[in-house]
Amino acid sequence: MSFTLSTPRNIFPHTLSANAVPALIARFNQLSAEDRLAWIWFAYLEIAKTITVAASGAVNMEFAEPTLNEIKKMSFQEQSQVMCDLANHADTTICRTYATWTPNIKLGFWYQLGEWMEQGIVAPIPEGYKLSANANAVLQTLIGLDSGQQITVLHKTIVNMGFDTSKMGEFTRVSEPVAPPTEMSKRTKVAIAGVTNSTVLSYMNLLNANDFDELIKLFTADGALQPPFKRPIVGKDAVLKFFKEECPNLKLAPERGVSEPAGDGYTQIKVTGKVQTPWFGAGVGMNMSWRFLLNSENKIFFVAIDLLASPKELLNLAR
Ligand code: ECH
Ligand code: GLY
Ligand code: GLY
Repeated sequence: MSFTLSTPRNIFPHTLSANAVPALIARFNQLSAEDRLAWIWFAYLEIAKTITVAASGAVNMEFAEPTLNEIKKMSFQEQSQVMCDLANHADTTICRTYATWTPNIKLGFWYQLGEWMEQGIVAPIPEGYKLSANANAVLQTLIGLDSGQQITVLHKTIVNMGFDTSKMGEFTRVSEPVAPPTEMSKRTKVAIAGVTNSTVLSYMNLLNANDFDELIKLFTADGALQPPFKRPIVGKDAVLKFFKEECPNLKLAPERGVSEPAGDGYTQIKVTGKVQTPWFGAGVGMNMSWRFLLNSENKIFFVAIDLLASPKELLNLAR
């Protein structure tokens, strides 16, 4: 069997992912750069009413620090320009630097700017700024989503800012040092109602322990992983790089699942449950599913991770 772009659609095709997220991002992208920035500010305030960001420990700030210090020294007008440039994907030195950062560094950068905006160190969104009618409608839609979907929208808007890497030619990605795996004695073990497959259980336990070098051994050489709302990442090297750069300190709490033969000696397993990001900890439990396709040697040939449309989907194990 070889991986094709239709593979994800063929395993547990009745899985309903949160399509509200890409639909909202598409509307967000239609807004002007000023409106997009102000929109995120209002969205952030709205979300902060119910959930708390726990940045400490979620990111190592040293990689964004030189850029942050540069911005700190600017006039309010220059600072506003930099933020607008980022929202506009402009071709500037800062927008190029930003583009080389992993998602986590980008989140930390904006977290710090947000603090400084509140403290009056960085130019605030002008007092009395009125969102356009469209932006306001998009904000109302966001308020109606569950908190896991809300933070996913924020995550996406932040990751998309800066210069377009596909126009940059050669560049070095900037990522934090890889988190060390959790000590053996401190590791936890998940239990999944309806699933005893050792590979699936190990996947959850090793990811929770940040043990990416062991985790990757569960995959076939040409294995693939599809993160929520993204194209699949194909091949062991690329998947391992993704784990190291973007997956430290996640907390996977799978709840239930189902396993069935998929032909040619393959097995398909669907698991549903909750996931926490280090940024919000137990404050936000995202409703997720994992759809695994395992080969006859019990190696992961493919796994798709989806953010679910609603908590009701946690119970949907239909094939
Ligand atoms: C201010 C105004 C100006 C503009 C901006 C501002 C700052 C905004 C800030 C926002 C902060 C947002 C944050 C969002 C964090 C979201 C994190 C998410 C994580 C999801 C992870 C998942 C993992 C799933 C996976 C699993 C696997 O099995 C395999 C790996 C993987 C306000 C100043 C911008 C500061 C902190 C959504 C779902 C389960 C696929 C990764
Ligand atoms: N929000 C999905 C990811 O972190 O890959
Ligand atoms: N994708 C993990 C995080 O954003 O923290």
